[in-house]
Amino acid sequence: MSNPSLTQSPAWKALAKHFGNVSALSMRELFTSDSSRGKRLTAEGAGLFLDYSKNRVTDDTLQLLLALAEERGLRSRRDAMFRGEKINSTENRAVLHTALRAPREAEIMVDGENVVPNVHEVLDKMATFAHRLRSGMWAGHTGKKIRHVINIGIGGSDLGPVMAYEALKFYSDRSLHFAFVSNVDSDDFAEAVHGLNPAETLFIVSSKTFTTLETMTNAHTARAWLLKGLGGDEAAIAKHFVAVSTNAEKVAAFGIDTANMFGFWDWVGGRYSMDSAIGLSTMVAIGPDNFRAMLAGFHQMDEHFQTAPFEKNLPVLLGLLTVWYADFFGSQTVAVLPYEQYLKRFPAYLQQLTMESNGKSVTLGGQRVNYATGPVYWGEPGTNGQHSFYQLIHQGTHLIPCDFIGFAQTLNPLGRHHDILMANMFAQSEALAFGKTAEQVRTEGTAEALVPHRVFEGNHPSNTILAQVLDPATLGRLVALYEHSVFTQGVIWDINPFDQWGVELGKVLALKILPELENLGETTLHHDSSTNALIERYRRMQLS
Ligand code: G6Q
Repeated sequence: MSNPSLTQSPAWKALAKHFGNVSALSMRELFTSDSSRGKRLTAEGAGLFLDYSKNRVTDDTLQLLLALAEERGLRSRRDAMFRGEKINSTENRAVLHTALRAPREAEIMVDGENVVPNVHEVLDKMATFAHRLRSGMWAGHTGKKIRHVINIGIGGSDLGPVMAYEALKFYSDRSLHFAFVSNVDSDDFAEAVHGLNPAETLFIVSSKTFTTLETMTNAHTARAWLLKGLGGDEAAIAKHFVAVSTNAEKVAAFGIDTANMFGFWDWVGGRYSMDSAIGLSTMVAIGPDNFRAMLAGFHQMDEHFQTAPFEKNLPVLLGLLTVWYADFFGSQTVAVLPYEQYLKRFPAYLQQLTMESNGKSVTLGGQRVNYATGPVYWGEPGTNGQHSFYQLIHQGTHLIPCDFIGFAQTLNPLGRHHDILMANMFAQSEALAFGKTAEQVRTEGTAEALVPHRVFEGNHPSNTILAQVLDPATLGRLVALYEHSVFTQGVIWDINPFDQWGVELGKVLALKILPELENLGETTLHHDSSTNALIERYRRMQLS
């Protein structure tokens, strides 16, 4: 069943009509006819500068997209989210990652209770723990200083911590070594503890539910590894395991003292939790002050999203442009290209944030959509990607909008490196937008047969996001920018970005198949013929 409301809405219809007039326009023409375009189509907020001039939009396109945002109720949906209304309707939950970075004096009510004091209580407890661990006051069971911290978690309880650790490594305590175990594949755990001394190792078991199969399997393996290494004394657990969870009962059942548990709440979605206690490893790495600076950065972007007029609102603009390409140009992906090596895990982090959030095909009302929703996000840091997949963006058949992210200053000034890096970033967006015509190629003396191969059509859209330097606050601003862009997209598409029912089925089926793999004598299988044959082959291979 189709959902008539979006595609039948006046703003959508106007955009569809307008698309017919502008889809063939080239950026060459757009820039030639307006010399101020590169300065005009920009916005600045919360310390980030956005140049969105290299998009296939006119002033009319922007007005129509902004009208669509108004018509879809972005303003009231946004306010409802910030107020703590239960906008995650399929799970009957508030969506309040923004409360995680609210200042101490703020008041945000959920079910009649102000949640902000609880948020700060946990942050203070995390800070005390981080200080004790970093200073050596928290020692291991044998009295040795902890030198290795291993976060065990998966999905939202892993991707944020890994990304933030890598992004803010410059600010981290280098006397501590961090590892992140997520996969149930034993290779992950085995490599993380390879060569480590259990007496110097602390595990942070991060799991909102404390029931996730991968995390609990790894946590039990870690427990066994630790006890084996420390002579089997169960008392060691208290000094080498802490938990981040909403489930105190399960944490206690695992054997972790709930005094060493850092809590959060059901109104924090997994992929929106890196600034909750799930960020404990981040705080231990960079210290409480830097962690609070990161939260302040998140909060600045929250305020910008709440207060800036839509035409100057960075997340709103990014979100609307994403809708424009996904639904009118049929673009299926967005490339995120940070020109900052420390952001190497940022695209992977964004994949979950964007795709688990907006990978939906029914509306809030349960109707099948008849338009495209969340695109595939992917990317790698520049300049590496230039020597790999950029070819397809420049000369392939797909239209792939790109987000370039760069910084005025490097954290590690070394000769000309940074200018070379940034010259490449600016050059890529220029080449994508304006390309190289056949005439230009011929003028260079290229043999006629090679001309078509060397033409760059151009007209490939991109945004450029510039910030001063990658510091904790800037990381917070960047993450919040994408969180709110995802929200903006979700409102336009009338979908719920905050549930993830799509991950359930595979989990359930795996639990059914597991005993079939472990019970090698059992032969009767009741799957499809492919799955049956694969299981049977796997069993035979086990016996050979
Ligand atoms: C994120 C998802 C998912 C979740 C993991 C881990 O939004 O809900 O990625 O974070 O499945 O869940 P636990 O934290 O409960 O172990």
